[in-house]
Amino acid sequence: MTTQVPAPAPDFTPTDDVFVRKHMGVPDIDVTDWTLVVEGLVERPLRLDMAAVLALGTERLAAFHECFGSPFAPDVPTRAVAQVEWAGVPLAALLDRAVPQAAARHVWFEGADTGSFHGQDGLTYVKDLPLPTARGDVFLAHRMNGEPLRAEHGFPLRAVVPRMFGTNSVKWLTRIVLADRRSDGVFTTRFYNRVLPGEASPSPVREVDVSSKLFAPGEGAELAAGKVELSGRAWSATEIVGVEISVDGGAWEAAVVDAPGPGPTWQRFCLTRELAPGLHRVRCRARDLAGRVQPLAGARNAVHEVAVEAG
Ligand SMILES: Nc1nc2c(c(=O)[nH]1)N[C@H]1C(S)=C(S)[C@@H](COP(=O)(O)O)O[C@H]1N2
Ligand SMILES: [Mo]
Repeated sequence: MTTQVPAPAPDFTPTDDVFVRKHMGVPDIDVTDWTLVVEGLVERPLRLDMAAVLALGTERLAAFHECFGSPFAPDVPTRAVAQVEWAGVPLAALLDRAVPQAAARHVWFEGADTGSFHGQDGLTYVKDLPLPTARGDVFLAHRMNGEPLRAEHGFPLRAVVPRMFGTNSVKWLTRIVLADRRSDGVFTTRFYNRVLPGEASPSPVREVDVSSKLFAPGEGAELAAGKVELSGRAWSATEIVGVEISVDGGAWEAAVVDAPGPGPTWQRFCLTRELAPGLHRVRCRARDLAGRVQPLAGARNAVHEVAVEAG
């Protein structure tokens, strides 16, 4: 049986340690020239400068943030994960003003970065989501961990899509288009599609997989033999209901897991375990409310393993 302890306040990854991903470089944006356009199938097209965005009010959102990894290696674990506190405004506030037309089905998010990626030139970073998902979930962030977004994280404004892979969270946002069809850009059609287990055809890389990562001890750690606390974080598109730890290929033992928080945050887990002197392999695997369990190998969310030395 897994023991759940009440959700504590979320812990955040220092901004210096948050991974950075960019397909075509970091655009140099002067916020005094920057605007966000909302157009397409809307009754009232909008053009907002930063003062107009700030006038919509500022909310906070604590959320884990995970990169899918290379679109060319969908089965390779990268374990690039962080948790940050965003500040900004829900997309719904803008949609309420722009008023989508009845024919609008999809929302396209366009970044200011343009260039080439994998031999293709003249690209723009555009992602899309079904309108109900976008209206319900998307958050437009201008701050990260209490400071204005850094250039590499999407200054001055980015989309954040909680519980979806980072690729959907468009940085350097300049244009939002309401449309009756999906975007035909390469980042929606060619890259970031995958065949999910049990399915025959590819679907867009959106909801995260069930996953977990050992944070302490870390890979290659040297520690004192005896009682050792093994801990990490687990996350999924839904809540985590259990995490198990196995040492040296032995039986899976249930770790103590934090209860899910109210929002899209990761959950901590820990297990105190006796480690004899010598080298050990520690693995963790999470299970979520939908019954998904991390596979042992061969998948991007395969169980995480660290090697440690007890002395
Ligand atoms: N405009 C734009 N947005 C983007 C990207 C990009 O290349 N251009 N990369 C995406 C990917 S793959 C990820 S994982 C996240 C990473 O966000 P971060 O660099 O702030 O951690 O941004 C996403 N948003
Ligand atoms: Mo990514």
